[in-house]
Amino acid sequence: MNRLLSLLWLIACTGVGCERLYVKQATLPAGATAEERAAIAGRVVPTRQQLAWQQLELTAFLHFGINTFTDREWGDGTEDPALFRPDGFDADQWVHTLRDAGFGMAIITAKHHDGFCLWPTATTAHSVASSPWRDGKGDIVGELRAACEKYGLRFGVYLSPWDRNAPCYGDSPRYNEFFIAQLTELLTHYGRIDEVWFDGACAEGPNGRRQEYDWEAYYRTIRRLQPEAVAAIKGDDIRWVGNEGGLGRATEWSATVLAPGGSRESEAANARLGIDEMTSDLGSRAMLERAERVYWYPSEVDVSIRPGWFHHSAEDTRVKSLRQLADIYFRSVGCNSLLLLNIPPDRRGRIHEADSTRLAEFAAYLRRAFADDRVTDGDRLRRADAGESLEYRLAPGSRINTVLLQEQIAKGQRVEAFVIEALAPDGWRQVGEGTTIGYKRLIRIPETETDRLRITVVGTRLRARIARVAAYDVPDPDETVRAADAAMLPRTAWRRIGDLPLTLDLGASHTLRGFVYAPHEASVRAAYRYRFEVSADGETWTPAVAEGEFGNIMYNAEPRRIVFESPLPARYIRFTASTVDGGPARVDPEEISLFR
Ligand code: FUL
Repeated sequence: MNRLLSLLWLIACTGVGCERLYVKQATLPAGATAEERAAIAGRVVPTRQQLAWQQLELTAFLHFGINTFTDREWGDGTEDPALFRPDGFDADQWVHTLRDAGFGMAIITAKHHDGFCLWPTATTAHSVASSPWRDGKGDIVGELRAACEKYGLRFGVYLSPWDRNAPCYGDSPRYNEFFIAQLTELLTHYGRIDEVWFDGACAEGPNGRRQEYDWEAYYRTIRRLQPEAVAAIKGDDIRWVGNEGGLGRATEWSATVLAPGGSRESEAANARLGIDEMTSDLGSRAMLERAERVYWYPSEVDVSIRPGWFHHSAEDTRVKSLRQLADIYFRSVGCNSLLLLNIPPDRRGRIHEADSTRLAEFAAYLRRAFADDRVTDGDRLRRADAGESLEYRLAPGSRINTVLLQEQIAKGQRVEAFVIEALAPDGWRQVGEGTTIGYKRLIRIPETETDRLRITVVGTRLRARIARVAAYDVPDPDETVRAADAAMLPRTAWRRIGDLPLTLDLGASHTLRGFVYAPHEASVRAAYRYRFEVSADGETWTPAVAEGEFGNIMYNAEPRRIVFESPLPARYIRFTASTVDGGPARVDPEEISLFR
């Protein structure tokens, strides 16, 4: 019967290009030639979970815990749980901020190296249950999980194997049991978990012995309890890119010779090849020559929006600029990696305004940058052997500076080198080139006007499958910031002519498109209900141009941006506001910005 099935398979596949694919890993036989090795590597494919993970593109890390309250990056495990009191904790604010900014998943540091658990675990008293927050009845993991459910985000947990609080750390079998018990709680109490993040840090326990982690047992626990989850970093599904600076490799193979995870066998195999996550070449033909196995082990770029992983108020002014974030996006998502951007909530238990404002800018920038794909026929799967070219049409009069390429990675990663040409009046002109493509590759090219692009696959392992080609005119991030600033009306000519309600003479008539209310601080005195009116002479006022509520303003001072239905001429504006208790709210002109 089996033989019959194989025969049928062979008949079905002969001549129609059916290829044997290897899910997640393949052996490179000792006697295989370089070409055979490359062909095997080109047929290693992701698991369903790895593929779904890759398609998220943009995910968020949330470093939050006892360090948030001690102003440290690494706690030593002796911290008093009484320090943990995020009195304004609002999981909803975290998650809707992330959702609005386009993130597909949130990963929380359920336990960092200090051992303090953000859920009420039965494994240790060193947790939120011993803190004054919500009288010890709170559960950060649970509330965040519920908010992710509400806003449609996937949810992941970071659980640090290194634990500087657990007395059994270093007593390897005991600690492994303890760790698996923690993992089991997280993987059974909170519904679906999509990523489990294991950091690689390891040290000696109080007994002076080095902890030996039982990685295989950890992975078995994940597979058994959460089969849809991927295990990252010291996990065996997702690879650390090798730095924390947001820098993916220009040549990034998801089919790599780096043996995944932390097991002894993996470490021995990697030591034999002299490689680790930081090695620059993890998948070239030269590497394949020396390796015994090849794995689908795609790269994740983890980087913080601030200098530190945890929130420190001294870093509120050091949030990465839009330009830095845009570059990181190109070096991660644009280099066949997934971006895991850390946004550390502050002591209130909220994403700080400095971060949420930048995230909103970043999201708006990405939306604008990739809104207008100029290629009209780039969405169908096309195949090419080495040396073959594929031509694509662009809408007439297109101006582009960025080309996006994607391979159909469900069938493997194959392209080794490519060239991009644009049709100019005097013929084809090369505008870009690169090595690997993988899931997604973004190539910046000089500003080019053309209506035709040609992609030549210069080198490939087996026949390449190009799933998508797109082209965009991506704005310069600084110009975007300048344009947003330029749209804001300078306050210099403004004159306050009334306090309650706040009434301003703008000095001249302007066409307004909307306003921003950014209270100096979140408080019950802030404007909660508002009405915005305009006037040409300061006497006759239009009926409310905009009115409504700034929900949650007493806890969340994030700027609120209101866009009018249509632009309006105005010389005078009147902003009538009341607090959450219904009394008049006093608004400082500095808290209002008007944009054209
Ligand atoms: C590192 C940790 O030591 C940092 O604190 C942070 O959690 C980062 C994501 O991983 O190895």
